[in-house]
Amino acid sequence: MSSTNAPNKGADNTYNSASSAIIVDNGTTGYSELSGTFGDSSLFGDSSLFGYNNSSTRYSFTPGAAVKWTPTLAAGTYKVSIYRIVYSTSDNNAQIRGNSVAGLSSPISVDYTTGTSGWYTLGNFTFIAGTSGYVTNSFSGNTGKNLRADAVMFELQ
Ligand SMILES: [Ca+2]
Repeated sequence: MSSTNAPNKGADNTYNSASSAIIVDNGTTGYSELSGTFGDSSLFGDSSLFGYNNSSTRYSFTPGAAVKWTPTLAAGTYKVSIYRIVYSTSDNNAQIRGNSVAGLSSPISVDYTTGTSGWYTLGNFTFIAGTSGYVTNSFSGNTGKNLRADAVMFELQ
C-alpha cells in the first residue's frame, strides 16, 4: 500500500481527527442498501478497492442501485465527507445527496474514477438530534461502471 492510500488521509492531503468524527461504515448500524444487487468488493483482491481504515467496500452495477448512511447525531452543523473509492470502473457520475434540516439537497455529482481514494468533502449540513438526517449515493447506471460504497463521516463544526 502506498503512502497516498494511508487510512484516514483525505483527498486534501490532511489527516482527519477520527476522535471527534462519527463514521457510518458498510456493515454497521445506519448503513443500508436500498436496491440493486450487491457483491463484496474485497473479492477483487485489489487493495486499492478497500475503503476507510482498510475496511471492506460494496459495489453494484445494477441500474437503480443506491445506498444510504444514517448517523445518530446530536443537533448541530457537521462537515460531511464520503469515502471515495477511486478505480477505473467506479462510477464516474455518482449522485450523492444529503438530507438535513434544509431538506434533501440537489444531487452532488462525484467522479470516483480520478484522483486518490480518500475522504471527499460534500459540505456542511445542519441536522436535528436523532436519526432523521442521512446521505445517499445513487448509481449513475453508466455502462461499465460500478456504484462503490464505503463510509460517510460527520464532523461537528
Ligand atoms: Ca468499509
